[in-house]
Amino acid sequence: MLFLLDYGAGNVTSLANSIRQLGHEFRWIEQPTDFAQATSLVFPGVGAFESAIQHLARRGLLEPLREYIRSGRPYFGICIGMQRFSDHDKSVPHIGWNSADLLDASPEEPDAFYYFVHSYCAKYNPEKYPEAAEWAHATTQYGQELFISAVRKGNVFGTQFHPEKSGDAGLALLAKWLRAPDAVHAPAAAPRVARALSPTHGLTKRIIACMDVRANDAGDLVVTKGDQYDVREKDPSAAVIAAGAVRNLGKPVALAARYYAAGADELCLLNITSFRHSPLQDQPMLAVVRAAAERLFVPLTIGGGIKDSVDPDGTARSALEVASAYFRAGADKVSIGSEAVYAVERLRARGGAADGTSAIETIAHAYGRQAVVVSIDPRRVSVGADYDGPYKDELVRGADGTAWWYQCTVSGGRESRPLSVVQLAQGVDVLGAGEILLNSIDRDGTGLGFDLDLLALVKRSVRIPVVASSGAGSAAHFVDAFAQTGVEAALAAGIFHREEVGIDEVKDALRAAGIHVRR
Ligand code: 1PR
Repeated sequence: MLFLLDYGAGNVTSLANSIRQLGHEFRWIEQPTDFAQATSLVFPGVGAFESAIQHLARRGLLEPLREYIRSGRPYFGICIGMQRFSDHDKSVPHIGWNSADLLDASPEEPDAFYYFVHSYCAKYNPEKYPEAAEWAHATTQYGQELFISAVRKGNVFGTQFHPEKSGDAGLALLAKWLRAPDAVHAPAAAPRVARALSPTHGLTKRIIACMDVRANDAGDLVVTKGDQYDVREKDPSAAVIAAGAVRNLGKPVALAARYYAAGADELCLLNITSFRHSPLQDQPMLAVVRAAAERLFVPLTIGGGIKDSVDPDGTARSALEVASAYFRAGADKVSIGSEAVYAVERLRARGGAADGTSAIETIAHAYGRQAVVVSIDPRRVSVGADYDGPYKDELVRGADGTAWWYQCTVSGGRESRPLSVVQLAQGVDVLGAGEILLNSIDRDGTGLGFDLDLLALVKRSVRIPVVASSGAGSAAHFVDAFAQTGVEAALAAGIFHREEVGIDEVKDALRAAGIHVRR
C-alpha cells in the first residue's frame, strides 16, 4: 500500500491530487504505527526544513520514518534542501521551471522542465564531496550555481523540484515511480557524466494567467476584470448586462483549467473584495481553490483576505490559519496585499526591526518564504520636475520632463498610504516574502503594456523575484518586460480572458526574441 506522509505543514494536497489523477490509491500516515503497513512512501516536502523536522519530531514520526527508510522499502522525498543559494547574481528563492540534467546521461525526458521553488538546495560539488557521486542523479543550474536536483540511493529517490506541480513532465515522472518504484532506483546502465557550469542557466521566464474573482450581484463567484481596478460595466450597449453590473468573464475553475491546458506556467486567483469582510468559515474561495487544484498541476497562488479575521460565530482566525486553510485546499502560495502594507508601516515605525508577528513572517516561518507572495497595488503620483520631497531618491523622470513616484494603496486601490513602492518592496523582503507581484493601477486593464519604469525600479530594489503585472495588451509587451527590466515572470488577465492573445503566442514571441521559456 502506498502511503503519503502528512507532516502537518506544506502543501500535501497537490501531491495527493496528482496521485489520484494518475489513478493510484493511497493512505495517509497518521501515526507512527502506520509505517508498518506501507510498501511505498512519499514525503511531500515544501519549504522550511527546520519546521518540517520539528513537526515530524513533535508527532513522533521522525524515528519511524528513519526506520522505514532503513528497511529498504521504496521512498520518494520532495523538495527540502539545506544549503542556501547565493543571491549575488540572482534572485532567491529560485522559483520557476528549470531543466534537470541526468548524470547518467540517460535519454529519458531530455527536454523536460520541472517546477522548482526553494531557497535551499544541496550544491553539486563532486571534488569537495566525492561521495555525492553515489547518490546524485540529476543537476540543475541556477545563476552560476549547480545543485543536485534529484538523488537516488538504494531505495531512496528524491527531487528538489515538485513533480506534482510540473505539469505533464512531473506527472510522467511520478507515474513511472508509482508503477515501479524499484526500477527508478536501479543503477544506471549508461556511464555517468560530470556536469560543468554553462554561461547561462536553464531557468525559464514564467507566464502567469491571473483571475480576479468576486461575487457578482447574484451572489455567484465570477472571474471579473477591471480597468484601473474598476470592474463594473460602464457601457450597457457593449454587453447584454446593465451598466453598473460586475463584469463577468467566466467561471474561475473552468478558466483555470483552460489556462493549464494552454500551457500557463502558473495560475493566480485573487479574491478582490476580501478587504470588506472575509471570514474563513464557509469561505467560498476555498471550494474554488479545491476544485481548481484537482484539475491543474502547475503552481496555484491564492490572494485576497490573507490576514487575521473573525468568523461569524466570533472565532478569531490568524492570518496563518487562513493561509493554512488555502494550502490544505491545494494552493501552493498565498498572496498578501493590504496586510503587507500595514506590516511594513509597523516595521518602519519600529525602526526596521522585524518582530515575527506579521502575516508574512508567521506564514513564511511555517511554510517557507517561497510560499509567501506580496501583491502590490501602486499608483503614480505626479510631482513637479524640481520635487525635493521624501521620495526624491526613487523619483522617475519621463522623457517629456514629467516626474512621478509610486504610492502604495490598500483595499484594492481605494485608500492611498504614506508609503512608496520601494519602501514596501524592501520592507517585505526584510519580513520574509518570497516574491513580489507588482501590479499597476494606472496600467491595469488598459492594454498599454506593463509599466516598465515601475518594474525596473522595484526589480533593482530587491533580491527576491518580481512578477510583472497590469497592462499587457500584446505578446510584444511581455518581450519588453523581460528584456528591459529582468523580471522573473509576467502576468496578464484581460487579454487571456478575452482570448485576444494566447499563451502559446506569448511564448512564441519570447522564444523568437531569444528569451528562454518552457514549451
Ligand atoms: O488586500 O490582501 O485582500 O488582497 C487583495 C488582492 O486583490 C490584491 O492582490 C489586489 O491586487 C487585488 N485587487 C483588489 N481590487 C482589485 C480590483 O481590480 N478592483 N485586482 C484587485 C487586482 C490586478 C491584477 C490584474 C492585473 C492584470 N488586479 O491582478 O489581474 O492588473 O490585468 P490586465 O492584464 O488585464 O491588465 P488583500
